[in-house]
Amino acid sequence: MKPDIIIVAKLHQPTQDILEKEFTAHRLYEATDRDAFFKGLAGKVEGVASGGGGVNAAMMDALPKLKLIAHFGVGYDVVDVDAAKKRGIRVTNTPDVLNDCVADTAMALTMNTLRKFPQAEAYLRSGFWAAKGGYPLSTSLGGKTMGIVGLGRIGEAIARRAQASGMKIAYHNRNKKDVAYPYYPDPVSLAKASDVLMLVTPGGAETKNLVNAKVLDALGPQGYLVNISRGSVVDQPVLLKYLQEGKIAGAGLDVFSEEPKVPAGFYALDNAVLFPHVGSATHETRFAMGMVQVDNLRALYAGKPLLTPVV
Ligand code: 8YV
Repeated sequence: MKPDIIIVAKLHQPTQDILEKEFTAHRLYEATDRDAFFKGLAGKVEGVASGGGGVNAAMMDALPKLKLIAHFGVGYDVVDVDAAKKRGIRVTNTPDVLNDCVADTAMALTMNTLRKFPQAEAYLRSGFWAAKGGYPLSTSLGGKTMGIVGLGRIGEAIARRAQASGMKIAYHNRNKKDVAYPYYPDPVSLAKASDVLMLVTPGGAETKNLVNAKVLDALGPQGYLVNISRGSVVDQPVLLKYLQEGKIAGAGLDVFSEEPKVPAGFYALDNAVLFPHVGSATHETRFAMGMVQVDNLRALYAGKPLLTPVV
């Protein structure tokens, strides 16, 4: 008998295929009557595979046998971890395997935002090169300071890449780390010292609107914001206003507060580069993330230690 699990939202195909082969997988995203879905599974589901969608306290209550929420993604802000802790439910995520990919995205956004490569390419494609002459000059990375908010494993991978481009590194974390980069005790003082403020901090209630008008004022009209963490970390309407009014120089954004919705005002900006949350979105990395998720579920049913527990 294969164990019953729930898949919250459709996963990367190879992950989905393995889970559906090894488990009796019930697709929440296809359920038309959620109450009936949970009622039917309440007595037998110990594992949930989340990602794309999360798990809230009500869902945990509907599944009294639940032991593990195996989440696809390093960020697990869509899982109510406090509610899980209270109920003795474990939660795992998929760290490390995506560090390089996400750091590449962060660096691409930094380069594209300062150097305006997407705009320069659009200029060529519009036939303007021959018609109007060369594309206007942009801004160098070399010699500039990147201030990293959240110097964890992804932040360190970004720092290495930024240094290879000639940038200096500074950072803010809740706690000072044993690293050579200068530490700033709060986002405002870091923003003041930075040309590029790079957001890598986890999402969730603790970091909601961490980047507000005060932080953007400290970054100033020559400063750039790059966000590859979560849209919730930035006060998005304020950011849009600051970009429209030139109160910061530009922004590179991979994440937004209500994905996939992006407020129309962003589309019109020439000083922003916008990605549709592609931080970890390669075949290789998504495969590796999926395998961590699968291995955590396997470990649960084999009675082995979980690979990547967060609680
Ligand atoms: C994924 C991410 O886009 O890992 C994360 O936290 O934000 C991204 O790698 C997302 O998890 C896919 O659902």
